Formats: sequence, C-alpha cells, structure tokens
Amino acid sequence: MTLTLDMQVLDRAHHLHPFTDFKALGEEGSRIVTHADGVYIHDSEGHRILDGMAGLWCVNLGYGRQALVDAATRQMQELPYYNNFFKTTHVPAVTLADTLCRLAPASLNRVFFTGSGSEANDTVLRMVRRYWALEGKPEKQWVIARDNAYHGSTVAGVSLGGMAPMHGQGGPLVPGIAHVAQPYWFGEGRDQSPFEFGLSCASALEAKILELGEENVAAFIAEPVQGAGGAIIPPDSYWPAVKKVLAKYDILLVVDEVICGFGRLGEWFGSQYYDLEPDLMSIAKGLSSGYLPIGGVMVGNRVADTLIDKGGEFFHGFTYSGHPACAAVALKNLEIMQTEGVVERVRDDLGPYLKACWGELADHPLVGEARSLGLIGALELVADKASGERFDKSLAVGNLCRDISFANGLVMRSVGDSMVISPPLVISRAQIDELVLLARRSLDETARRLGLSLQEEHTA
Ligand code: PXG
Repeated sequence: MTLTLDMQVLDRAHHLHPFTDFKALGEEGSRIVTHADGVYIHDSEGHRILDGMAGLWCVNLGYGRQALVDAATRQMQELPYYNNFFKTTHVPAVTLADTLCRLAPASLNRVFFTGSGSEANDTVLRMVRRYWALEGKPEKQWVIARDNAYHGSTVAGVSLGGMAPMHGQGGPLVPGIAHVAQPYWFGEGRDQSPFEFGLSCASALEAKILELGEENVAAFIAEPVQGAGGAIIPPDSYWPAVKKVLAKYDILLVVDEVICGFGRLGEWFGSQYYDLEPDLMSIAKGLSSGYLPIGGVMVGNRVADTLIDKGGEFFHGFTYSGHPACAAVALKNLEIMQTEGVVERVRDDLGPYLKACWGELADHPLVGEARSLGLIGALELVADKASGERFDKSLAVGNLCRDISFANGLVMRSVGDSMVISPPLVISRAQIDELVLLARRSLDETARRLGLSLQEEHTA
C-alpha cells in the first residue's frame, strides 16, 4: 500500500509518461508493476495480470528468463560498452549481425544497428534517399507510407507514420512523405469483398506513385500486419498486388518488422509469411524480447552494394548502435528461440489454436469481427452486430473495455474500439484458454456497463 502511494506521488511529481494525458493520469494515479514471470505481470497491490500484450509487443520469450539475465551480466563484466565507430567492433555485434542474416530473407546480408525501432526507421529514411542519390537519381526522394501506420515517435518516425493525432503535434513533419489507404477491411472496406478491397488499396498505391511521378518515388514502407494501428491483417490479395506495383515502377520495399519480426506471425519475419523480398527491413522489440533496447535495419544486397561501392562515409550512427550487452542478450534470445522451436510452435500449434479460440468471441454481441494471425489478434467492438455500426467515439468504449480487462486480470490494448492482443510467444494452450475467458468476461462487463442486455449464454 505504502509503495503504491509513495510511487504514485513521485510519479505524478516528476515523471512524464509516453503517450499519456499527463493531467488525467496525475488525477488517477498509475499502476505500479513490480515483477513478472512467464506470461504474468504483478502489481504493487498484489494483482497478477496475464500480459496479453507481451509488454509492448516485445517480451516474446516471456518474463524471468535467467539465461538472458546471465548473457547481459557476462557481457557487462567483460565489455559493458564499446562503440562500432572509427574502425572498431566487438564480438557480440558481429555475431549478432551474422545470426540475423542467416535468419532473414536471403537477399538481406547486412545489418545497421540502432537503439530502437524509431531510430531504425530514421535510418531507413536517410538510407533510401542516400541510395537513390548515389544511383544518380537524387530526385527520387518521396517515401510512401500508409494512413494509420505506426513507425515510431522520432520526427522521421512520426512523419512516416500515418497517425493524424501525432501529425497534429510538434510542428512541421519531414517533407517528401505521402500516405495511402491502409488495407483495413473491417474499418474502411466493407462495401467491397476483402479480396476486391485488397486490390483497391494496391491501386491507390499505384495512383499515388503516378501522382507524385514514378521518377520521384524512392520507397514504400509498411508493416506486414499493422500492429499499433489495430492488428490489421491485410486481405490475401493485398501483398501480391503491392509487390507487382512496386516492381513495375522500381520502388524500394521497406518492411517494418518491429512487431511482426521474430515469430509473431509464425515465421521468423512477416516478410517470409507474405513472401516479400524487402530491400530494407526495420527490426527491434522481439529481437531481444525487450530485455534490453536494441533495433536495427537489415539491408538488402542492392542497397548495401551501392552504399559500400559508391558511398564513401555514411554520416549516420548512434552511440548505442550494436551495444555489446544488448547484442549479447539479443543473441541469447535468438538462440533460445531456435533451441525451443518457438517460431515453429507459433506456426503449427499456438497460432491455429488461438485462431480457433479467439474466433469464438465473434459470437459475442459486442464483437463485429474477431481476427488473428499467428499470435496477434483483434476484436472489433460494434454497437450493432447486424450492421457492424460503430459506437459513438465519445463513449470511448475501447478504453472502457481495456480498463475492465485490466481489472479482470488481462492486459488487452485498445486502439479506438479495436481490442488488440499480442501475447508472449511462449504462452501455453491453457493460458490461451485463460486469456480468451478473461476477454469474454471483460466483453460481458463492458456490455453491462453500456446498459446492453446480454443473452443467457453470454453472461455465464
Ligand atoms: N515500427 C513499428 C511497427 C512499431 O510498432 C516502432 C516502429 C518504433 O519502435 P520504438 O522501439 O522506437 O518504440 C514501433 C513501436 C502501441 C505502441 O501503443 C507501439 C509501439 C511503440 C509504442 C506504443 O501499440 N511500437
């Protein structure tokens, strides 16, 4: 009790939280997470909560992995820090680069390390423009991204992202970035079949390229499945059509794998699930299961060859690019994923199991769609199940459901009125059952709080 109050007072006085209404949180007080094990977090009030979001889409191996702690400890004792500037490097950075290139799609054979996903996407922006300049096409500057995309919170990350509320804060964005429709069928495409809608989104990309002039467009950046946008799984027609458009106009493909990478979709990378051949790939989060901060850009041969052969010095880098302790933890994380067959288990067992259990929530009166792929999923909350009509935004039903879910012992994330899950990849079938049960209970309570009557079977 004292710990909770003490921390809340200090938190309110001195700590500005990310993506937070500071005043509202100050009035409410934050939840103090004290420790965690497996797929559960614990708070200072003694609650145990199933972490349906793997921290923030990152704790893929779950909490309490002593081997990751040991890897960090050993590395910090031996060499806690040294940089990769000025013709030096160290064993963890080199070994991690090699390991990543073995796991990634075949054409990606180089890594530029960063401290986060945002820094990775900043690096991407500078790298693609540099690439085209070196190829003698400096006018190829435009990067096309998608509405409602999340690519980070640095200035380049916000600019690449397509989130209107973020664009509205903090002044001018990086010029030369355009946005096209996202393949969000439930939210924006229900007047067409999913297949047709996927093709329409690819056509919108082509139209934007022609509007900007193909000679001016450097790259297209997208997540295989949008995470923070609301676990948006594109229609099957989308990626094959997008690939054709990019090839037709010789535009680089940048795949942001910050969430989809490292097993989330049941393959090492979402690019492999969708059969994409990225020119560049952003990585972070699951690379270290979130135990230490590390990210990077994997660079395909086409771009790397030009940067290496024609580029001279690339004036870009971060103090913590390839930090030895972070790299050592990432290496151990990848080793454990391989020895435990984590990715295969998501593909063959847990992903299909979640799809079946999570899919049953589609019968709930509040749910317009229940979708999942691998271990990422979403529920679309609707006011009218038959028509799929949404709730009035001012009701903030998603946030209500999220708060109820937390109180019920499950972390679900709300994105508007979409409820999103992305649990640790080591969750068991029994824990998936628990997750789905808690989600249903939270939906029931949300409906009750909204004054909706539920049929018998749903209130049980
Ligand atoms: N790309 C993608 C696809 C992401 O999801 C980033 C880049 C930026 O990574 P860093 O490491 O700089 O945070 C992300 C991060 C949310 C939420 O509320 C999601 C992210 C970050 C913060 C909040 O879902 N994703």
